[in-house]
Amino acid sequence: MALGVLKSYPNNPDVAKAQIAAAYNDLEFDFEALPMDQTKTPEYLAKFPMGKVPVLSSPTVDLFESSAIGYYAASAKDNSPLLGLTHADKALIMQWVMFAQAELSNHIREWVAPLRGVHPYLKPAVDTAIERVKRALGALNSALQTKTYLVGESVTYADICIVTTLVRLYTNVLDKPLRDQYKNVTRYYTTLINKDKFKKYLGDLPLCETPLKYMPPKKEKKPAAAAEKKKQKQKQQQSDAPKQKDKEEAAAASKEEEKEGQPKPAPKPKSALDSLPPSKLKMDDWKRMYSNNDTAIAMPWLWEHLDDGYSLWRVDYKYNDELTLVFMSNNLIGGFFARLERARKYAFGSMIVTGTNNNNAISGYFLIRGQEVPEEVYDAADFDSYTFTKVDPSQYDEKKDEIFKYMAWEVDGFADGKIFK
Ligand SMILES: N[C@@H](CCC(=O)N[C@@H](CS)C(=O)NCC(=O)O)C(=O)O
Repeated sequence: MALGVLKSYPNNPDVAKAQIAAAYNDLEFDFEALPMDQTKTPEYLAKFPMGKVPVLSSPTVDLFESSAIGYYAASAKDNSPLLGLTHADKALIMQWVMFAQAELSNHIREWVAPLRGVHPYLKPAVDTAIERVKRALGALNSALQTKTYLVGESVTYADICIVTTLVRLYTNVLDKPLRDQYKNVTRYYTTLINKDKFKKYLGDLPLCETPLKYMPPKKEKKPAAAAEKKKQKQKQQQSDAPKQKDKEEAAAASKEEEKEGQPKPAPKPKSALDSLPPSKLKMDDWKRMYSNNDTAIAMPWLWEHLDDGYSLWRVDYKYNDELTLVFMSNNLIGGFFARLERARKYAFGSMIVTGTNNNNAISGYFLIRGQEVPEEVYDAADFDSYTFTKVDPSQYDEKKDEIFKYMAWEVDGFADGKIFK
């Protein structure tokens, strides 16, 4: 019988922590994917006052904090070797569990989350987090000099906590040169993630090739002539177009979510969108047309080729009141786009920030294959933070001018923007 229901967004390595611990004791959890907006409801907060994930719901106990949930599984069997058999080993395991949380997990989040656009980027804070993670990795590297496992001669809860905590680091930011500085940790991590019970819940984890990087915001634009705006747009396109880097970052970010955690997903079925009747509009052609031509040339091409194989959507951020600095708002768009990687073949979007620091809004337009918002889009973790309003074809004429302005970044109050292509 399952120990209870773990709730989180899918592929969270903190969920895998509990699942792996359970597996070593021949136990298991059920899992329920939980949209993040449901973590702030009064009912959820009454049980889980931090409003975070993962959590455990069970008839016996409701728990938050992933290490406590993992401990619940590790201790569910009397004298489980996962928790050590001597007093000294029990204390050593506790030492590494605390170390994983306080010296690694928190600082890894402070390093990675801003690069993924999930938290605002503040350089001194990120630099401090990097130094703290490096200090902890140095300590871990020394401890692993002569050891396969942290405590004793087999996997304990200490290893489960440390390895699942390292996932965000090794998949997002620890590229080869950095990995080589912590060779013992890297050997340890790669050995353990390849063990059956780890692999079952973490999936095949790629080692980071191109680390996530912060893309500095462009200077805030003074309202300028159309030519000036066009120049800025082209600059953005160039940084989007060599775009390999951007894509790799987005892929790395989405890989984190796709590869981390959960029973290894079956290979993704082909998108349902591939079975739609053909359209005379080919997404790749449109992206090329948009990238290589003035918007004044690209848009008539779009209207000419647009048919019911595609739909247009006005997109508005739901929480504009909470936005602060323009560059942070633009980073939010970047984070959203990173999580839309699966939709790249089927969607194109121009999202912009209008307004000024502490008084701005995010909005845009998306062109999407098919007539509905597809799974590839609504599955993105922060989809729920945006309202997607379909532009009915009967409104195309009246909306043409507005859509043009969004594509050309000529909207009044334009401050910054990003193109999803
Ligand atoms: N120390 C906590 C960290 C949990 C945590 O920060 N979860 C993030 C997702 S990875 C979250 O729910 N964030 C939402 C929020 O901060 O409101 C644990 O190990 O469970």
